[in-house]
Amino acid sequence: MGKTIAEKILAAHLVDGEMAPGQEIGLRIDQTLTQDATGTMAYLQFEAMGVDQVKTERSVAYIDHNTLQSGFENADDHKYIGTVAKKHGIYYSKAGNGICHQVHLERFGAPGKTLIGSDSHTPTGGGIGMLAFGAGGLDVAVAMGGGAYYIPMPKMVRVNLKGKLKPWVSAKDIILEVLRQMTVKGGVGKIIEYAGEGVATLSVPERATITNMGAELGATTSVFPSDEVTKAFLEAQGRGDVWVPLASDPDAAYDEELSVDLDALQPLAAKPHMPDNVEAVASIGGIKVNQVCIGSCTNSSYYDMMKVAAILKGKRVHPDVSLTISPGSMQVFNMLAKNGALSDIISAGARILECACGPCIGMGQSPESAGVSLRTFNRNFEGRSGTQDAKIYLVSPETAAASAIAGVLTDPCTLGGMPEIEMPAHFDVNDDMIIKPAANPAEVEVVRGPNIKPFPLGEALAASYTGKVVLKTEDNITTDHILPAGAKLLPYRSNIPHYSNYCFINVDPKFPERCRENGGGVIIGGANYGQGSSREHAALVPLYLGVKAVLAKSFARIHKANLVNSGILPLTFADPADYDKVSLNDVISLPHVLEEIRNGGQVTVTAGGRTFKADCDISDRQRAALLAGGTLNYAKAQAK
Ligand code: MIC
Ligand code: SF4
Repeated sequence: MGKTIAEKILAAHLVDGEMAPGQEIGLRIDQTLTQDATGTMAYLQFEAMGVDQVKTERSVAYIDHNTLQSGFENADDHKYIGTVAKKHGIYYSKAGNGICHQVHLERFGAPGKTLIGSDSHTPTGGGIGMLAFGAGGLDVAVAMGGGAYYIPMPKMVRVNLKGKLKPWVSAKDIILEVLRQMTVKGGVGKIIEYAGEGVATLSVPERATITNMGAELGATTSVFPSDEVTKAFLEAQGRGDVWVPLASDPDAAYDEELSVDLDALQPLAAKPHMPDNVEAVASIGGIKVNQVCIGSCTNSSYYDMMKVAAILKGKRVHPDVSLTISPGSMQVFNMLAKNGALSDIISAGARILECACGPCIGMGQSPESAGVSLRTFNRNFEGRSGTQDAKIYLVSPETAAASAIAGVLTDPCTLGGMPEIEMPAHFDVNDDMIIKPAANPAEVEVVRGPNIKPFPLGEALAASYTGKVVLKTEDNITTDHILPAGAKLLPYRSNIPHYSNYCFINVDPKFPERCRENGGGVIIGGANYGQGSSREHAALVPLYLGVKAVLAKSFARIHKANLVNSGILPLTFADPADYDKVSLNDVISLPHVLEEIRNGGQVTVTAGGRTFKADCDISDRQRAALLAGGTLNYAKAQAK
């Protein structure tokens, strides 16, 4: 039988396991990336592994999240990452060079290769036919050391793109439509492949917008074929030599198929507070808008920015609107400057921010109280913008620019003739902000400022456990709920003791205190617990606070892997009805946990005086890690 694109890349990188649905497979990883908010932990863990030089074909450390530097903390983090990268064979993309996913696509990504990144939007690389996964920092550290990356063998989904987009409708609307159909849980355990006649009509940046937001579907990753469009993009980046063609076989089998009729699609928006809460812009109507933010790893390419510049040219941003623009990379920014489009943007009254994540991760530009903000970003979780009662709508760059001028949510189709944007034959390549690793690594001293604190390690699993239920949550808890980011907290990503004071702060501010009083405990979660960002802090901080297990209805993939890596038990209710029987502050015990985990059976739970069963759906490799108290402990024990 024929193979899908993903199956071909998986088969070429398989080092462990069998490619049967649900079975755990180990993959050889060609490239890794980190960003600064997750990078410090990843490199501390890499150092703890004692590997001298990275064993990947290419590893890159980006600085793009914490670029505010309002105290010494972020600057210390940058210095640590810069020096550790130089010493261990890792390329270092300086602050200002751009957002990791955009720069990686431009300068390093290659079709047919595997990439893991300590950021959930790493699947952006699928836009040029890479198999790219978001992972926890420890998984990235292991891959840099030459170890395999493990995932449960995903199911295959084909999304057929029929026809061609109408003017003013864009890639963002395609992925919002897929989100509407599949929901934020719909992609869990699946790889989404795009196919059909519509594929050839989409440029690489448009494809990357779509694979980027596959993260919001909960998908393992998303991928486009590598074709003539991919080749032209790579050639325009001066990297035509890395191109290889890649397509699924005609008789490849998919577990699921869905279609998007591009001709029928209209501009869409994800309404507050979930990316799948999608409705047509026209039907939401002309709500008043206070802020518009254009940028992020979803929509900050040259192509997107040129469309925005063309819409703004000769117009004025509405007096009641604050419009910010963050180009995705130094390359994009420079090209806009050179061809005059930047002047069109500035003249219209936009505020130009640096090439970084910026408002997307709450690094400034929090909207006014109860404000409405339209963003070309990928996440609109409650509070993520830094303003708890703000209402965030996710839209295309076209809708964003049209609305910034009108002052109300505006369907760009009302603007008349659409400007045609050509993809350039040559991008303006300048890699001066990417620092190469040292020729003499021994001479490099790794600089650790006072903000760089050690990370917590789990303890080997004991025969039994008794503690308290320290939190009970609803469904769809995101890692932003578990540990918020933003300008005030991102500086503490390397300082777990301090960061721990903010764990679940917007869900239950008493959580850290309760953990301290009870010496930790157990968290009860709903469905899709831990969706969103890949931040392993969402596991490491609860570990630091003494959390021993999370008992939920279901987990998001990356977070579950992060829990196992840190030695926290990811348990699911065997009967979801038992969720209702457990309450906050109940005494909870796992009387035979060691024996049950060791034997791979169900785990007996006693809570609030009742006894029921939980599942621990993990691989043998993960079992060994949990017994040892986390992956690093396990790896160290193996090395002895
Ligand atoms: C995000 O978009 O939430 C982030 C910040 O990029 C995260 C990583 C992090 O929490 O540092 C992600 O998506 O993985
Ligand atoms: Fe940065 Fe936002 Fe993309 Fe995360 S989603 S990598 S914060 S731009």
